[in-house]
Amino acid sequence: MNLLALAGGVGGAKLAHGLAQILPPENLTVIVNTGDDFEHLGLRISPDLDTVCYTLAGLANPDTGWGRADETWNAMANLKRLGAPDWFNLGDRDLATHLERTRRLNAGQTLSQVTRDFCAAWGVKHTVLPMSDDPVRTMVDTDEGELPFQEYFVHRHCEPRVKSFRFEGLSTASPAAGVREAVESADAIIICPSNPWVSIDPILAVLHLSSFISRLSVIAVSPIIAGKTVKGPAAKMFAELGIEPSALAVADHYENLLTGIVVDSLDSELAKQIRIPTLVTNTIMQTVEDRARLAHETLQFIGSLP
Ligand code: FO1
Repeated sequence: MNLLALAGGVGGAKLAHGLAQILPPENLTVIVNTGDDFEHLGLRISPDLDTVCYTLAGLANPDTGWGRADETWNAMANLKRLGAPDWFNLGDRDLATHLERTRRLNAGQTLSQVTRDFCAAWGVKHTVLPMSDDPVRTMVDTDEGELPFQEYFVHRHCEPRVKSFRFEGLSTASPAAGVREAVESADAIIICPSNPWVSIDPILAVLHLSSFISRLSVIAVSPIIAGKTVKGPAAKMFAELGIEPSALAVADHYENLLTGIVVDSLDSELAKQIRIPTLVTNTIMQTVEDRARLAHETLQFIGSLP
């Protein structure tokens, strides 16, 4: 079975890693959100791509989920001393990624080429593709005005109330090299437990999946568990947009796209209200084994669907 995983952020990276433990490289492609990308300190930063690649490579910081394990912060401390903006934490090892990506992009390489080369260097065997090689930037409209995503997320700690989202550059953005082929050869798509509003919606907006879904199974793993998220602001966003955060709200969010959904055991009662096939299991991924177990159960669930 050829599987496509859509991911962004830490939860998405964990399930992508679970899938990569089970599926051979030729059967799994991970398409990653680039709406979080931004330019900072003159560098081209792709947080979700790096989170997925570092996680698949076993290089991710186990405490934060983003950035590198065994990180040091000498450059950041010295930047701060010089008066540089210090709200976005770039570790020394991580900085090498941004420096080299910036150099390559400035030299005319595409983000997908850079990602392919970095994955090879880090020993990532599965294919990881940015959703687009063109810039798409998530803008968050809040009660304090519109903010670029990282300003909202990291600088403002997701404090402003969200009103809506806009994906700048979407109208001229195409899927990255290899994305269309990956969708065409896929038998199923797993929407990882990433933020529906700011991690998955930008990917869906670029991919235009509607023409493919008649022949594809699309399964989402809910990032909302008992009304909360393990990490990140998805539940807060649902609430601020006037929707009670729940696995049911996630199912509704993806509307006609889904063939099935995976929800946490804590939501077993709520699952009875979901009108599509639903797998109820433990979706919290605390260990590397949890990731593989959830991936395995999700694949079995897909196999059981008509
Ligand atoms: N998230 C934070 O909350 N604070 C940070 O200082 C921070 C730095 C950072 C550096 C590199 C990187 O790849 C990711 C980083 N993140 C940080 C995470 C990132 O901004 C968000 O998790 C994603 O954009 C949301 O999916």
